[in-house]
Formats: sequence, C-alpha cells, structure tokens
Amino acid sequence: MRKYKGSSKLMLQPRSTQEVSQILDYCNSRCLAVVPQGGNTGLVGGSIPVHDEVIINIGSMNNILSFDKVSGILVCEAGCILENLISFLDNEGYIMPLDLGAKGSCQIGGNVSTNAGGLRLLRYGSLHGSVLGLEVVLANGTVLDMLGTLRKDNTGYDLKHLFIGSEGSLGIVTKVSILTPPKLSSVNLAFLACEDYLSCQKILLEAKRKLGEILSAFEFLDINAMDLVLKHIDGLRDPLPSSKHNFYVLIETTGSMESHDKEKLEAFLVQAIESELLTDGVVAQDINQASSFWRIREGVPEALLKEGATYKYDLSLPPEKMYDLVEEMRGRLGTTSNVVAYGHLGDGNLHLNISTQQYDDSILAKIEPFVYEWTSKQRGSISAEHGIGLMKASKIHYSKSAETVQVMAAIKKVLDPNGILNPYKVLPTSVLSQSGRHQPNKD
Ligand code: S2G
Ligand code: ZN
Repeated sequence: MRKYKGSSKLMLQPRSTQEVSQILDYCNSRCLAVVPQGGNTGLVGGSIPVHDEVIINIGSMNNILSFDKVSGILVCEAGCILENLISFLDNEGYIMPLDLGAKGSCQIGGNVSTNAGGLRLLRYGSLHGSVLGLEVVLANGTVLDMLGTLRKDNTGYDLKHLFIGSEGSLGIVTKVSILTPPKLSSVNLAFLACEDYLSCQKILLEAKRKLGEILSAFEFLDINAMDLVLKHIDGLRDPLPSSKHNFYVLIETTGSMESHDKEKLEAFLVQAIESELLTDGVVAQDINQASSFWRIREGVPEALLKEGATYKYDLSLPPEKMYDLVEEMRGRLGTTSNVVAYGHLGDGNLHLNISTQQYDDSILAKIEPFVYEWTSKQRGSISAEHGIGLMKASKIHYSKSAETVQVMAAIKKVLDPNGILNPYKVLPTSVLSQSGRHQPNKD
C-alpha cells in the first residue's frame, strides 16, 4: 500500500522452528521488539515495523512436511507460498480451502495469522474451520506443538484459535496442519450484469436456493471498479461489451458432475433472466475464459494501486445495507474522489475503496470516523478479513466491546508480558499495561 515505513536495522530469516525459538528467547530477555513477517502482502500495515523492531521473516521455512492422500490433510511450514501449495495439491487432486489475489506471494503462515478470507470462504469456510493444528513459538521461545491432524479433538481449550487471526501479536506461527478439499471435476463460472444493487441481492438469494451445494463463490463489482480494471489491467476485455452495466456479479459452481451442474446453472440463469434480474451474462466456455473473468475481479486492487492513492475499507455489513454506505460516501465526497465498491457479497463483505490522486487529510476527514461509526451502528465489522494491523488498532472499539478488548489485552499480557511481539498492532496501546507497552528498541 506504500502507506507504512519503519526504521528497522535488522531482518532475520530463520530456517527452523528452533532458530525462531532462539531468536525470540534472545529478544524477549532483552525486551527487543520484533515484527513477524511472511509474504508482506497485508493491507493494514500488520507486517511492517513501526520503529526499529527486528523483522523476523519466515519465508525460508517453506517445506511441505506431509500430505495424506486419503484425508487431504497437509502439514507444511508457515513460509510456504499459497500458490505453491495450490500447485502441489493440484497434482494430488486437491485444492487449498482459500484462494486470494495475493496467492503468488502471500504465505500460509501469514494467511493463518490474519485469518485471511478470500474468494472461497463461501464454500469452504474460514481458516478457523480448515486449520486442524499449528506449531507456534511464544515470545519467550517456548514452542507450542499443537500440530494435530485430527478432525475431532475435544481435550481442553482449543488454543490454536487464539493464534488464527492474532497477526503475530501472541506468537509466531511456524507450522500449519490444514484440511484440504478434493479438487472436483466440474467448475463453472458465470459473469453476469445487472442494473441495481437490489438485483444483486436477489440473484444471491436465488443462487443460494437454486444452486445450493454447488455454489462455490459469489463476488460483485460495481461499474467504477469495472472501469478501473479495464483501464489499468492489460489484456482484459469486457466480457459483456454490448453496453455498460451498473453492477457485475461472478458466480462459480463447483461439483462432481458436469451435466448435473450445467443443467442447474442454466435453469438458474434462465429464471434470473425471465425475472429481469439480469441485463446480460455469459458462462465461461473454457478454463481460459474463466481465468479471464477471475482476472477482472482479482485485478481491482491492482487497478486501484495504479490509479493513485486509495483509502481502503474492508467491512462486514448486512447485505441489504451494504450499498447504502457506498452511496452515502459518494454524497459526502462528491467529485473529489472515485468511490469504488466490490467484494465477497456471498459473505456480506464489502471492499469500499476511495480512490484519489494523492492522500489528502481533507478527504480522510470526510471518510473517518464516519465510515467506522456507520459500520458500528449496523453492528458490522470494521475489518471483515484484512485484519487490524497498525491501521485499525485504535479503531477496534467500533466492532468490539470494551470488556472484550480488555480480555484480549489480558491474554496478550499472559502470552507476551514484555510486549515484544508486533507492538502497536491489533490492540490499542491504551489497553496495554505500562510493562507490556513497547518502547523503541535501544541500540
Ligand atoms: C479482495 C484484496 C485486497 C484489496 O480483492 O478480495 O481482499 O485490495 C481483497 O481489497
Ligand atoms: Zn477480499
């Protein structure tokens, strides 16, 4: 995002859990703050030092340790790049339960540490469900071996869930055990257009009802997002060039019988057209066309970066309210900015991006705290999948009660009493006791 820059003098690249343990034991005994880092593809400054924290980059720990061809359970080191795991599993007839645009450089340890969502959550759920076990190194160097490969294990508190989404603030994930779904033979992708947001919602409802168990992704982008992608991403063509549309929807189905799935999808599309929910649409005829449709959706973040400065908000909202915020934001900003909306409509996750020529405090003042207050009033989340990081640490109260944040601080105190793990991230410094509050490392 080119928004955050620290002043670290040292980056360490451990090659083993033992080295991570030795590093943390050393840093903890000397109260040297560290920032754990994987692929550094985060969007809220979570893996970037604020001051001179020691960077611990685990990218060198990238071995696949085991794969069970019957259960689909994969055990690997945290530095494995997501795309490499996807390729490995493809040869085994399996897929990763998550897929996101950053797959070429993000690492599974970072995905777990931020509880990344992505394009497949609608079908395969969150990492809290698919991760079976973790190996984590605590601030004092203790290695927590929770690397279970069992679907069912009800023995005490399931501590791995503390570390999923804790953004490196409670420990460093060094190994992951994850349940991977089988690759199914029948994947279809429809690129549809409709005129208004209400139609998007109705199409979602019909898709859930008529496609049911084969529905595997439901994404939307508005006309502003589509315009930016076609402007900035080379080699992409508008799949529905006959006219402009206000909204675009991608619907993916994944099943095991092509004839059955195609029949269901076609019946759904015919019914949607007859109900005048759709103004146009096309079903990918081959894998290349399907890839080009996905490149449009995945190209939005890149197009925004190329367009200029972006104020990025990753919100969970009631689907029926979601686009009201977009329109309110357009009213507040007028012609100063381009308000772009897209996201995982199937999960109620809006990516609201305000694109401007350059960052400008007068524009920010029109966005914040309004966008957080609006979301809080809807009992939404100010961070659906991107995490809190540095950017939203002082905003967590818009989505979590004071009592809840206090318990988070108590857990942080137990696991990282010297406050060396990723300071300034996730929790507001105001809730951390003095001893747990990091001072910039001394030389
Ligand atoms: C998406 C990716 C990051 C962004 O495209 O689904 O989560 O820039 C986002 O919004
Ligand atoms: Zn997303």
